Amino acid sequence: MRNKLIIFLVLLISATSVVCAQEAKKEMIPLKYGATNEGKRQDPAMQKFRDNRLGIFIHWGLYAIPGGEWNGKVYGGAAEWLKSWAKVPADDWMKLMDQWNPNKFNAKQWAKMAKDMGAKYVKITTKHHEGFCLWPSKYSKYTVAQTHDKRDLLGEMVKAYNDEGIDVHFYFSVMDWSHPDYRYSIKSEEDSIAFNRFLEFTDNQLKELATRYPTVKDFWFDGTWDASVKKNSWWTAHAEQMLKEMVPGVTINSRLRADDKGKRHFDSNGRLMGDYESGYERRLPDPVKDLKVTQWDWEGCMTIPENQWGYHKDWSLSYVKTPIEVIDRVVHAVSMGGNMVVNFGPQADGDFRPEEKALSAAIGKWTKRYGAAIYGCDYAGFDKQDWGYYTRGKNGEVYMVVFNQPYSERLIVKTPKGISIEKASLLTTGEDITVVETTRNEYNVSVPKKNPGEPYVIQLKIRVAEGTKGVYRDALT
Ligand code: H76
Repeated sequence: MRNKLIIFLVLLISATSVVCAQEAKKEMIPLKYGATNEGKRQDPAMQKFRDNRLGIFIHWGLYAIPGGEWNGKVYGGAAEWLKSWAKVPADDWMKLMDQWNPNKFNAKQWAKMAKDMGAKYVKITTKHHEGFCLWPSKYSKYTVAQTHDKRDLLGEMVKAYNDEGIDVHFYFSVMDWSHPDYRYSIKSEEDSIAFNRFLEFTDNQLKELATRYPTVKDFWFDGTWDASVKKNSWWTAHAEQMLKEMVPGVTINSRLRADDKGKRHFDSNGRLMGDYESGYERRLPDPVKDLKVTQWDWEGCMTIPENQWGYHKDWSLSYVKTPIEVIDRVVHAVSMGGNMVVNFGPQADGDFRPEEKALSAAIGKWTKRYGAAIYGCDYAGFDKQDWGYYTRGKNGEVYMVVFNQPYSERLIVKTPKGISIEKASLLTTGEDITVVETTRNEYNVSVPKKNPGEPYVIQLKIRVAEGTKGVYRDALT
């Protein structure tokens, strides 16, 4: 028995030292095109990006015209991918430009709608995969300027949103189905020459956007997953650098980037490229298992139906989320130190479908009452409970956002070591909420006297004990 124990201990110690030696040996792989930031950016522009927390996406392009239907057939896949589902040649697809007639488009109304919803920023598809540009790009013949309408729709939006105090971010697809020089992979010298021309064209468009619309705060790249882009990772580093030199403070998503070895989002040394992680598309990190995401900035994005970004005429083909389900995802993201972007796919005529208007208004009603638990808030460092999510405000206050009202009428709160609850109150009315300490670092927080009948917020005033160690001390003071 004793021998066995000794053998076990010897094995344990040697295994540990092997692990330690490996740790020590783990040298940084030298990279030319790896991450450029050390940890989270803390400059004012990045702080603003982070404090905004709730944004909207606008997916608007030629795909809004067919709205998921081609030659009498309705496709259930994402409407902005219809060209691909129905195998429409680029020339035919681009003829949709003749039908582009957004006669109900009113940038001021769009901006007002976003403002009323409580969105602090908007990400606009300047150019999606199809290649149609919402601005009069002089490098393409597929732009708003070549339609009957002729207006610089992007310019009108930038102005209107900015006038409402809403930050404008540009979505930009590198992959461009309309461009003859685009390549999915580089298989020959010819491909390489063509793709180099394509990258020059892309640089020109990016410079054009940055110059024409200097209030842009962010570029969100998409369509960067092809082997051709990964092989030209130098270009992804260059594009990030170029935009940062042109637009002071601009933020760039991780999806643009690939390192020397073609590794995307995180470089070969495990460091985040770009300024924030942008992989959480239509999904979210697990609130218990994936706490690592609190170490970097990130932004999730979501659709209201299952997977429709552009306008699709038939929303009955998939599940459509309710306003509370959307709000849940927004709070979920903030509770893990992330942002959330809710997508809208305007109709071809420039109006929003009634479902989107209703949803936007319902979210606005909620953010008006409870926005304090979202904007400027961050990961609170408390263990997740079943009733909902915690967020932490700028002054160290902790918010409990309650989505599941318990029959016990008591909300369990477990505080990290050294942290106690001083006081609890209902955010909307200031009503005092009873708090009972049930055991060390564990409390019952009573539900409000009158059930608010909607997800609600209890604000906690907490006390951090002198000498509290670890992340909570840093996080909460
Ligand atoms: C795949 C894909 C694209 N990325 C989302 C943000 C939508 O733009 C979708 O078409």
